[in-house]
Amino acid sequence: MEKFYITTAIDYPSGPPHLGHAYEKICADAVARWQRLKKKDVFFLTGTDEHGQKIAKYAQRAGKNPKEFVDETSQKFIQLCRKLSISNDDFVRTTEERHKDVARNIFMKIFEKGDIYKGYYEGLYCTDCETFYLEKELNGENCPVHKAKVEKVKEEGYFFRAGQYRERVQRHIIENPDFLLPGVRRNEVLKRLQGEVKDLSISRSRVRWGVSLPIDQKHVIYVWFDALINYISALNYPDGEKFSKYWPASLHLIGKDILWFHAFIWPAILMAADIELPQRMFVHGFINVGKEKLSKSKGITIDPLRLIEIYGSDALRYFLLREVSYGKDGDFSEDALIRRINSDLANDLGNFVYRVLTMVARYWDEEVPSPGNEEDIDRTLRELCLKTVSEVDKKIDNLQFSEALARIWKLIQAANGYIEETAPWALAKNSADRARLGTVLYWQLEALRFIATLLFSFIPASALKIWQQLGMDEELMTDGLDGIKKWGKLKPGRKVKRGEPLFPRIEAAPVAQPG
Ligand code: ME8
Repeated sequence: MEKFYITTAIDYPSGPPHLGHAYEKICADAVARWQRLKKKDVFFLTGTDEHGQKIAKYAQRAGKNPKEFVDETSQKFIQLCRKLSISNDDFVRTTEERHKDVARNIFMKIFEKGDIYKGYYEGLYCTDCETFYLEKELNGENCPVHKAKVEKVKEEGYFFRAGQYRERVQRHIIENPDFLLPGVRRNEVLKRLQGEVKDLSISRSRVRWGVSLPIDQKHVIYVWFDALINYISALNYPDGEKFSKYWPASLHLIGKDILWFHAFIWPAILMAADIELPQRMFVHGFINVGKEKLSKSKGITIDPLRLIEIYGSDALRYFLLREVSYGKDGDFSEDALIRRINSDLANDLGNFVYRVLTMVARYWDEEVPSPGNEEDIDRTLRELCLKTVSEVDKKIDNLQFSEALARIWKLIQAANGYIEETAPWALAKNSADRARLGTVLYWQLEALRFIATLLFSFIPASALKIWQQLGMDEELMTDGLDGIKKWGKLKPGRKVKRGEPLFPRIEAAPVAQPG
């Protein structure tokens, strides 16, 4: 079975999760679910990045020791995954021994190779980014991302000869056009790789909160060097079965602010450790609120857990996947969320489901009818169902979730149009039209089966409800995309059951506000 290993970035649990964290997990989940539907052996990893100066600072502010602090805050991220129906197979925390052992192992491997040396570093540091900046990159004295004052830092430390890997990474990106997407991010990295690339300081002595250095207990491993290793520590590198099975990763999903670490530093670390590079990384943009970037440190945050409580997980998933074009920035507003719920989910989808099942209850005693001969109008709907599956498949491969959903909505609209044109209520009036009525209802049920299956990656809880209303059994639900694509899978005589409306209309904006 073909394997598919997908990861998200691991989040800083310096406070509760924000909408950007939710977005990345939702995107990764949509891909993971789709790949499982395609019968791939999927391993989906997410987690939390729990060491470093930033976490230590937030723990201190909360009056807790860092371990106590991350034990609490990381739970919110785990809870977010559950509430969002994220189907991750593992959740890695960098404070776990299984991770720390691998971080030390990789450090030693590179050290023994001679690619780590002792020196002094000096520079301007932003704790919130856990990154050094050049003077020319700053806004006055402030970090360009968090707008907070950077610190002048000078200390003894260990350096990774990252600069030495500049050309190899550059060549890899050029020779593998799919390695780093979208193109705009690829160009950004290639441009930076044309200039000088400095070695990376990968230890800290001022910060005590981290993985201690195997060769010098006065230092801890720099949080970024530590964090990137999560992608292999969770697979039990080097000897784990999972590592040999799933590495190299098929897809890393990351946001644009951590591009350099993933597109240059991570490949350089892997090259130094003689480990294969991931196959692909796909960079997304930011979710903004009124053009401002969400950020715990700037106090602009939207609590996804609260939105889920009010609107439901599927509504939030749908909104983010439909409204934001992957790779570009997107804006969140509650009004826009409500508009999407009412027009797309309650009206288009909800009505279709409700109408079909109501008619089958009314005209066919809640049973799947036997279909008769296919007419032109039926063929058109059937062919559209099949075509939509292939189109959605291609779109998901390119992380074009919004376009994939647009295709599915085209199908829903066509299926709603089919009801209008075939007018089952008119056919029901005349017993001579009974066979035709059965065919028309059957076609609607089959279209609904296709729609629910296509939606499973995006809004899984609702798709499952539709499957259950269609009386689909386990076998049909887990049939995989190829099986599902076979028209005529619903068995005549099977009982169907109309449920509650999937998405009730929302009349006015309730209480969730930017926190
Ligand atoms: O960067 N919109 O953690 P993090 C969309 N621990 N995505 C956003 C976002 C927004 N407004 N804000 C952040 C870290 N993200 C490191 C990662 S990986 C080895 C270590 C994305 O909690 C961000 O781009 O700051 C990143 O991909 C993820 O959320 C975690 O961000």
